[in-house]
Amino acid sequence: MARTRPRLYALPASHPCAAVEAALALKSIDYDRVDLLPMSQVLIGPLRYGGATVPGMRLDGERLVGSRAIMRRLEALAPEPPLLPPSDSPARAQVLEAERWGDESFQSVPRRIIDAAFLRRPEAMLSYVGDAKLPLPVGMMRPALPVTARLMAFKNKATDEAARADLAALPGHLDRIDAWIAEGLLGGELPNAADLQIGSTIRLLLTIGDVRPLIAGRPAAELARYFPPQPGEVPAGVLPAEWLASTAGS
Ligand SMILES: N[C@@H](CCC(=O)N[C@@H](CS)C(=O)NCC(=O)O)C(=O)O
Repeated sequence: MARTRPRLYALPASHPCAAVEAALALKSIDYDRVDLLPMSQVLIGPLRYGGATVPGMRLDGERLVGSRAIMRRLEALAPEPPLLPPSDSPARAQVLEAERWGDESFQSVPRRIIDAAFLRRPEAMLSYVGDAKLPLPVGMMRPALPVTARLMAFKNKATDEAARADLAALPGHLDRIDAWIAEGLLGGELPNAADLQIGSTIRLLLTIGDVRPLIAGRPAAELARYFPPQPGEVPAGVLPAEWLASTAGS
């Protein structure tokens, strides 16, 4: 066990941070969470935990960056319950590959869609603050919301074209996840590392009113059960209707 409580650096509503928090809870590891203001991780992260994205972690002086790196470290710190199948099981490589896809590909999908929505409805960002203890009162953040939305969209390359392409590709991603659940790779009683990586993304997508109907009722939607309810909502009707037409019938 760690000598000091791990310190998790997070952003409100960050889905990879939620994945790490679910792993900490599963392994009964007590920790402190430091909530950063959106975009401030670019400046604060390198000083505190050695990276410019969240999640980051300090663990007995060790600096960790990235949800998968943190998950591996937590597994070594508290092996039970395991987040990965045993090393002699062929399922281990499959779970690691699904986790990698969840991190490197699927994780960016809600980022770009939600950024496109925030550009159209910046005040919706405030609904995602939840119980985060931010260094500024929410009222003081209100005037900065439109510029924050633009900065986030720029950083995440969330152009309208990209968000629209993400929506069009979403049914295919959900088919892949549903197939992994049918195979038993995902969706077990206790989550594995891929369940947490992919399920946290599903949970965030479910907060986007225009996207929710594409996921609701599918096996993939069940992966959100590994997490507490997600604060935040982008009301239906914020995304252009013609973007959703490309997903119709799926
Ligand atoms: N895939 C990495 C990256 C995480 C990531 O990009 N986090 C976002 C918040 S959800 C972030 O810090 N974005 C700020 C930036 O890219 O500068 C992980 O899972 O740790």
